[in-house]
Amino acid sequence: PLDIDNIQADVLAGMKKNKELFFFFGVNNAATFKAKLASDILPLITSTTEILSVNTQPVTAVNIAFSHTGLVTLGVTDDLGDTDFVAGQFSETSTIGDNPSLWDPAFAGTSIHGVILLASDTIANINTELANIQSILGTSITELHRLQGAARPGTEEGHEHFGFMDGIAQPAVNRFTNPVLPGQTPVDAGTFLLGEDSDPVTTSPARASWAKDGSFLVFRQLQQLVPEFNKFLTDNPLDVPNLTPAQGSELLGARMVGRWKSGAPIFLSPTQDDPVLAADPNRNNDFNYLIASNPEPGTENHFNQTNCPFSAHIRKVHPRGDLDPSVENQHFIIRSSIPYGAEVTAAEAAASTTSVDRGLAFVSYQSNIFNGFVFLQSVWINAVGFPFGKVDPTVGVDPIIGSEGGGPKNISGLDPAVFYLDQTDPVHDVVIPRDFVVSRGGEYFFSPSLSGISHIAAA
Ligand code: N7H
Repeated sequence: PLDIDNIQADVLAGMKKNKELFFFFGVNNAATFKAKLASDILPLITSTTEILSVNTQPVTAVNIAFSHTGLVTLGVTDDLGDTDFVAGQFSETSTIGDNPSLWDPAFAGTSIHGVILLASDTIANINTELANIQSILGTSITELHRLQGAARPGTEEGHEHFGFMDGIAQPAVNRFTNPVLPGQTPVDAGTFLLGEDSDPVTTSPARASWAKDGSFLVFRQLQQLVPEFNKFLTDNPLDVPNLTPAQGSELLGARMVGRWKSGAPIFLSPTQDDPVLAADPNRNNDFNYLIASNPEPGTENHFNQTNCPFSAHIRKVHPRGDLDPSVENQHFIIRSSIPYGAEVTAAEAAASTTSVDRGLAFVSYQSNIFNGFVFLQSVWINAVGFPFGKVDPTVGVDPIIGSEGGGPKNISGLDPAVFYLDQTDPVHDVVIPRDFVVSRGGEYFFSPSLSGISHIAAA
């Protein structure tokens, strides 16, 4: 098995708490910071082993990760073998399709040196632990930004702000995930952890040896315009026989995501939600787009998107069977995101306009930032031709998170009616007038192993 005593909790297992704070800081005094890191912060860091058992979970779990400029500031100049990490996220806005003028100023540049992740059942617990950490580190750091994440209340727990169940599909990590659920792809640990089996970076630039069992953490503050998204669905119900307009709107949302709000995959339940399927971990992930289905067995892959549009969010980011597995399997990420911001107010709903900031504090882990986040965002999500080789060569960008500069985007395959009528004429796009997910920026971090943290402190 993997050395899970040494791997930070969030990487493979997630923090498993309903509240999580992201505290971004700059280092003012490297010597003091490193001394405190070794003596007082490292003992607070939660390992994977600790988070996995309720008996050993701390009241507030703590993880830490560093940006490239953070490591340099601390005197760590070893090569980690990742050019995106060295460049920083702000320098890649055009590659990943972000508008830098919409970024929070805290992320615009390379001044963030690190992030502390604090997770607990209550915000009060988090604030207590943060106060403790701030008093330990004193003036050796400055707060640059913070984002308070929280699971949504009541029956919306586990759902992101548009209303869809999140956190369902994750790759299975060899030598860690047990049991492997039906539909989960087993992936070697080196896809996520540096220096483990099948780590794609083996030759020059080589990884520094102390970086083994660390992982690159991609953070993104993704604002969601929920009342605007809801109005778009209400105004554009799919016109499908036997569905009311409200059901047509619900179907449009489900086809944009690829799952119903419950989490049931539309590929397996294409015309109506199936909460029983959604709640069954042995079935809710057990599908791929190669499996023949109606109306023409064997044609689902390239010609038929009756059950699931080629453009659906979960198909764009994980094209199960649309590509050769040897290609597909290089681009898995482990997601550890949490919603931020309050519920939609009555006034916002009435005006169909966002006035309170809310969205997703997106976190992904990968051993190579290009293969993971950057590839997904630039080669799949924002590429109108992906998945390639389909009957429609312009599938469109991802209708949930894809962007063509913020303005309207033409998405094909969302309306199933056109395929009932004439499968040779896929040119029946739904026009999405604007982005409902707006990036407010982010940064690339390295989440070291616990021994890696000791190495950094001693540098
Ligand atoms: Fe996505 N959403 O609510 O629509 N995502 N995502 N995501 N996402 C997934 O399977 C969502 C974002 C992936 O293996 C589900 O857990 C929203 C980024 C991947 O089947 C839902 C935002 C990236 C998967 C959402 C957002 C990804 C996935 C289904 C932003 C990568 C697994 C639930 C605000 C760059 C796919 C689940 C698979 C699933 C939503 C962002 C990637 C409901 C609202 C930026 C790999």
